[in-house]
Amino acid sequence: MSAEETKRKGFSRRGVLGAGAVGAVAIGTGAVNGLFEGGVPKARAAGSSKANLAPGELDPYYGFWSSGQTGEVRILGFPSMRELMRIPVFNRCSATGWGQTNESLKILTDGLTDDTKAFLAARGKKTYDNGDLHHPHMSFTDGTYDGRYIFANDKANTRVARIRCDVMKCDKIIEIPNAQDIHGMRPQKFPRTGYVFANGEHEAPLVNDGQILDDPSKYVNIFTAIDGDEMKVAWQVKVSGNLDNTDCDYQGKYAFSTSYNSEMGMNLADMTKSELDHVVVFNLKAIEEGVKNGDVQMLNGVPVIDGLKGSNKKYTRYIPIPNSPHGVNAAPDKKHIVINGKLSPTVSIIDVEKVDALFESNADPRSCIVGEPELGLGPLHTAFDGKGNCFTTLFLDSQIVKWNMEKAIKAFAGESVDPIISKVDVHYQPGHNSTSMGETAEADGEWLISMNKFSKDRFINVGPLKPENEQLIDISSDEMKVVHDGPTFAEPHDSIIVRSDIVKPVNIWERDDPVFADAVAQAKADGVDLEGDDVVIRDGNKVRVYMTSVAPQFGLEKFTVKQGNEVTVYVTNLDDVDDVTHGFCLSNHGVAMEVAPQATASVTFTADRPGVHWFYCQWFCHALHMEMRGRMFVEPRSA
Ligand code: RUQ
Ligand code: CUA
Repeated sequence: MSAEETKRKGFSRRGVLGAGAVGAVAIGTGAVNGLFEGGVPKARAAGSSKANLAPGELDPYYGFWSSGQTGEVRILGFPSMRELMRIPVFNRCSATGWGQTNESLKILTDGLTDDTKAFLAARGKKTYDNGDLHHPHMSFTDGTYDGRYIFANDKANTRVARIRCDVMKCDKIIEIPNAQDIHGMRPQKFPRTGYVFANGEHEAPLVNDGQILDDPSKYVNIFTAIDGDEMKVAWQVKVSGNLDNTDCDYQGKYAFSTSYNSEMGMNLADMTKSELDHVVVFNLKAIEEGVKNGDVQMLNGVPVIDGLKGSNKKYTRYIPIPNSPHGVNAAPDKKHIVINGKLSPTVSIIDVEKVDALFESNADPRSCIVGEPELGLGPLHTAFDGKGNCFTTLFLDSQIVKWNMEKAIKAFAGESVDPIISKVDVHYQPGHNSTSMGETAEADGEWLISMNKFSKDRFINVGPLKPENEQLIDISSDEMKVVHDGPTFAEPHDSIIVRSDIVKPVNIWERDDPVFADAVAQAKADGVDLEGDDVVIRDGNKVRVYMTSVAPQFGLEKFTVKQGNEVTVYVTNLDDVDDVTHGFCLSNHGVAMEVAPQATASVTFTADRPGVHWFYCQWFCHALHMEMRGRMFVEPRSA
């Protein structure tokens, strides 16, 4: 079967194996049950068996996990919690060459501001090596995931990235001008994404040029709407108070951002002084109108709307909320937004249908609050089951509380009903939680993941730095059951759980993919056929080495350059079988990259060490993988 057919029909090697694979599954089940009798902690053995997939069995969901300060996105099979892949985004990846290949550097640098480019260049760098990726969220169409993109924020260096779900690679990264430290980030749900909303967390003087330090009245925060198709900033809004998390409605009318530190304090005492903080509501249509009519200040090429507290009330409204709210979560009923209290033991429920009045008739901002149940200590984030129930993490109590939306609303209206259904202990200190499809209108109420910040005694000791612990909870009945502990390295903040039929990655790259368009153009200019030629082009001090790779051989067994040459190596992987990825690693040069089937990848370096240097395939591809190698010969400068 050709590569074309493989792709078109969605067949994979696994599918081709057919009956053999099924047989392996059947044998596997027995073996696993046997193994599991004694070795697995009781809770898991006693828990839901549907989480324990047999070898070869496929997961019904994809989990997309952030990784916090590691800066990447991880793909898990869910509910088995098997880590399937890592997608480098804001980090430097040794395996794939992300942050070193020309293709990745283009993505990492194109969207930086000129100011940042100059700042980095002065340090001999092209891009940052670190990031703090908190929130991965998929693009939406009509209120549910559409399988196109994952967007993610970088709190550390004020960026937003996009991952293509067809190849599962990051394809765009932009720095957000005027803002400081992007934290909360969510894609528009309706009619589609559309906008990606991004909160600037830390306030700063606007313009921040070293003239102002201790005049809080000059500090602002910035809310940004990014055009998710173009990956360009569409507009920004100046607001009062630190922006924490954000979400939007299912009508395409409003976005909501929690704001702690409405005091605009610079230290802890000042930041927590007042009893009430607020949620900022952004009126999307009014803002678009204002941008169109030029009611903006242009800053670094971006139209900025004035939505400060006390300014005009067309664009924003400030809803008072008990002290330091954190998570914002739109319920799948398309009507309610849950604001999580953090320092307050409550969550506040906003009825989006009552938000119009805030703008139209200047109604009391609190009039859209229809429930404020007291749930426990430290409510941070809420997830949903699509059946009217909500699951809120209680950071201080180390619990998840399951509660009913309708009952909470009735209780607020004065009826004597208890909205709390049950609580379950988690281990320990949960931050985010997510339910299967829970941030879409298709929430299915199967699974909940609790992303716990501390693992303490749950695993054998690995030293002072402990893993976090993510617990899988079966929520298909009223009593929540913890069925699996999943340790993770720093620090998945947030996750989404997506039905596997929505995501359709390819097995093999298309030869005309835009990722390597620059390489294709350069080859064309050099008169080189990337798919056939193995040649060295000398262009003054620049040397371009083009080679193909077919397991287990590179197209060139050696090439020669001069000391001081700027060398670019292009490797095109002609294998068109899924799973036959090659790599190019040039020893003692700090150069290495991944080249997946039918991809071209390139890397540029200075050849400054005279002598013979082996390059080798660094991705296990063949029985003769070790033999897949060649030599770079560097002639001394004097020669
Ligand atoms: S925020 S732990 Cu970075 Cu997602 Cu709530
Ligand atoms: Cu090619 Cu290993």
